Amino acid sequence: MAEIDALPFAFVFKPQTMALVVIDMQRDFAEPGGFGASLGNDVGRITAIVPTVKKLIEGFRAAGLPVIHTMECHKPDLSDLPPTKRNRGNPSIRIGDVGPMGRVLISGEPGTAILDELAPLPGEIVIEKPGKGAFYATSFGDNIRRLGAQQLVFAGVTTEVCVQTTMREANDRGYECLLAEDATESYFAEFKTAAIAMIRAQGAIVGWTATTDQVLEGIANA
Ligand code: TIU
Repeated sequence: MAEIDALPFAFVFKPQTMALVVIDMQRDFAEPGGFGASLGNDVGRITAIVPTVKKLIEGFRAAGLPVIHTMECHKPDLSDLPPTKRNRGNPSIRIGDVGPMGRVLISGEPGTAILDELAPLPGEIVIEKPGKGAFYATSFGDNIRRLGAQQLVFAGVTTEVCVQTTMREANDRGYECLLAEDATESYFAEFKTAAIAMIRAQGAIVGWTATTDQVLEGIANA
């Protein structure tokens, strides 16, 4: 057993059952003209964490541990897009509409792609998800079961939406979850702070939090 110096207390893991889940580091959330910007958000907050997410991904790869990537997106025919989701939020461009990076949040479009710096390597699992959580209507659960994962480290965006939803879903399914707090970001600084606090409150009611350096140190010492 190995440990990461985490809050609210040490995160114990076995290297052979640990995986990294990188949530939705897509152009649509990080670049002007995408889905995040269409909702009126400052996407610069997302770009700022890219070097830290890259460091975390490279640390897992160097240790031979699995990296799983998710992408929030929908089928071109919109058959997996509830009209309620499409119309929510009075966006300047809706999901499925043509924007400067192609159709917003549609599978295969340029804006839907994971940022170049964080691109999956051949062989890494990439999950396209129509919801905020990664388990809903995807093979994510089957994939992490097949890997034999028991501990999941999370990074990506946004902290209180897709990251927290997926962490809660994983926690309910018996996975021990740790959020790399400097490798996640929200469009709202106060929501990130609150999400981190509520995740680790009540004795890790949803999971643990640690910095990327703490995670990598734990892995290096395992
Ligand atoms: N809008 C927002 O904060 N997030 C999302 O819509 N999706 C994800 O968090 N990936």
